[in-house]
Amino acid sequence: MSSSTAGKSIIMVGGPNVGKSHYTFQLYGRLSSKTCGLKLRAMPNQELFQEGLDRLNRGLAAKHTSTAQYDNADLLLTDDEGNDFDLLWPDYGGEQISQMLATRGVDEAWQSRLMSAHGILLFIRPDTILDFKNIVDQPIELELKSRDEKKSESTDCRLTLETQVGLVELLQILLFAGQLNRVTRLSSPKLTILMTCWDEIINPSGTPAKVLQGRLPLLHQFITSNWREDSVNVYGLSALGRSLDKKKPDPEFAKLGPSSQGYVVGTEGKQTEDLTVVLSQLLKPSDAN
Ligand SMILES: Nc1nc2c(ncn2[C@@H]2O[C@H](COP(=O)(O)OP(=O)(O)O)[C@@H](O)[C@H]2O)c(=O)[nH]1
Ligand SMILES: [Mg+2]
Repeated sequence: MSSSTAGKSIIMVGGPNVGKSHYTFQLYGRLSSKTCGLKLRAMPNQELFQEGLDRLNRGLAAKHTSTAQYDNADLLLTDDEGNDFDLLWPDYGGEQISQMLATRGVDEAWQSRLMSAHGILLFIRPDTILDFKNIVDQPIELELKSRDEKKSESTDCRLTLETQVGLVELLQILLFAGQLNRVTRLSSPKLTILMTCWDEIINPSGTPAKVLQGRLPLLHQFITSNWREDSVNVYGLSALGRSLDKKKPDPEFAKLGPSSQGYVVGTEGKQTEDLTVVLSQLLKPSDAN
């Protein structure tokens, strides 16, 4: 277990294949080139993130993360006011999370992280949420085929993070494990939703919060009825700004360089290249604190 610090901690949570790695590579790039307000104090496993960034420099998507490799992928940071905080990746591969959903079990390490977390950053890739897809664009045969292909990663649980119910169940498990009182709406830990691969969303209807409400109404309802309004933020995230292939390099992306690509759509709908805004926003005190 990592040594305890006085810094605030933010837990990154998300199932497999939602864009966690590419966001982290880009974040690492921004932090290394000091083009953002946050500073990197330490990063175990740094060379693995450099490898990912090197691939982006060549216009290639990174390879799939092997969970074992990224056992410790925490980022220890300092904000522009000199406050330390830790970005925790307890489950970089997203597999422990799927397992939690299958067994409804949370181990002690997760429990203590949740009990002391200042914020939770939840990665969701809206276009992969099954119950949003319509049967015309996504015939069931296609769905079953893709599930078959992913069999090696799957658990024996029917509830997956690719459904709204699965995401709601996961949040319930996390809240219960962290002994987070829900008599009143929560102000802590703050919750930030990152709707990833935003560039893939066709005709997003308004701000990210509106898109969440329109596309994932059940999840939106659960969040708004359990968190105070000033303790939840919803962002659109396109870590790459476009899709990249693992084998065929994108010369334009390579020419422009990863540092000038990728953006966040803020809560008001404005776009910024600063991928760290989602973190600084989480660290800001809300009205309740
Ligand atoms: N279109 C698009 N694709 C992305 C973006 N970020 C990641 N991807 C793709 O989404 C897939 C999953 O990304 P990855 O970061 O490996 O997900 P992880 O399993 O959550 O770490 C990969 O095929 C990436 O190339 C993005 O900003 N836009
Ligand atoms: Mg990954």
